[in-house]
Amino acid sequence: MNDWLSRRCRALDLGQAVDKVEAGERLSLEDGERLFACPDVTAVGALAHQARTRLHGDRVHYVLNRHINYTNVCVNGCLFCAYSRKAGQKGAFELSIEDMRAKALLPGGRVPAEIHVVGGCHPDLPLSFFEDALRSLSEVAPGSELKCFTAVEIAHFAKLEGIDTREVLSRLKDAGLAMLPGGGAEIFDPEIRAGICPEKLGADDWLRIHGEAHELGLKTNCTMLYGHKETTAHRLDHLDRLRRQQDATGGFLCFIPLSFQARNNPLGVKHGPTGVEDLRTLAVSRLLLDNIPHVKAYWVMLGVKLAQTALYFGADDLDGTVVEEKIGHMAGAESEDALSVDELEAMIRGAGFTPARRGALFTSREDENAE
Ligand code: V47
Ligand code: SF4
Repeated sequence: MNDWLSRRCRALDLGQAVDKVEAGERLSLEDGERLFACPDVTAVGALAHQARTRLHGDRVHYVLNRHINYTNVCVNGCLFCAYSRKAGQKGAFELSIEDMRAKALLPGGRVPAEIHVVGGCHPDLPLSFFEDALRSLSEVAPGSELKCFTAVEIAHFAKLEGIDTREVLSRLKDAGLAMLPGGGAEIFDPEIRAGICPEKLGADDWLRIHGEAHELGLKTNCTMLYGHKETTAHRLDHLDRLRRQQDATGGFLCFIPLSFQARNNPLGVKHGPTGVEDLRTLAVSRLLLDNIPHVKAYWVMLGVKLAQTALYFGADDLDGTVVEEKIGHMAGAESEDALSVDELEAMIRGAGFTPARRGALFTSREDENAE
């Protein structure tokens, strides 16, 4: 770390954090509190950049992927959600396996490296439907890594089938599941959770299901929805629980801070976090989550330009081409629907980094022609 940055951080009461980042040691939650309270967000960002550069050099990852949302019918009425509908309600939809197959490829017929499949907790789609869907997607998009179903959906399938979540995971793995996406974590604190998603499974179950997936050899991602009713203490508690789970089972690949989009939902929060709050949350996350390899600046929620800036605040991944996104856009996200490989690479190079194309599991896909 250069002397100027070190002196600046010490003057801002971040001396302990500086020493730990330099020594590669774990930051405490008290360090996290100081980082959230620091008046100079650029100093927090510079520290996170140091941690991120140590892990990834000047590489920024992205993936040729596409999202498929199989239904928005959901039995949980999360108050922050603009996406879900009740069965029979106007705007409710359900895709058939044929519809999903038709969406599996990228425009131009290219096989995506990752297919990201999530949906609402539908009241009666059986587990066999999802097993068939995975097998069918593997057939139409061979070699694509299937990142499907949040822990919330896994718990829902288990309840509908009357079996345990480990068995659900194991059956889906046999059908071709490569990993779980990180959704549904929201904020773990029980009081905040009760206020924003009272019907959703609790923190302990969310963490347990990810632990089970890790034990079965499945990798997973993790998220935090911030900028609604929570305080920075709740964010730190959330990061701490993720860090402890990772110490125990070690299968998280990537952390995605999800910036709350405030439109079209009944939560009653007028606006989401400011751009500076987005950058700070990302930087503190990079610094505290020393055992999770990747941190994503999800351009869908942040917007393309802030996501590019976030590469200097601890992020090493931009997600990908996406193609069709509903959850953030229905809640007011103003970002593009999709980005091309050229656009992603231009964003990365334009910020002074080197693009690194990857699969869902973060193995390199550099050898594949991107055209
Ligand atoms: O679980 C819902 C969140 C999640 C809103 O694992 C909202 O690679 C902001 O988890 N404002 C789904 N967020 C998205 C998600 C995700 C996205 C991209 C990559 C990965 C990954 C995971 O979106 C939901 C919920 O936490 N969400 N409503 C909203 N109004
Ligand atoms: Fe359903 Fe997920 Fe929306 Fe909650 S966030 S209402 S679980 S679709």
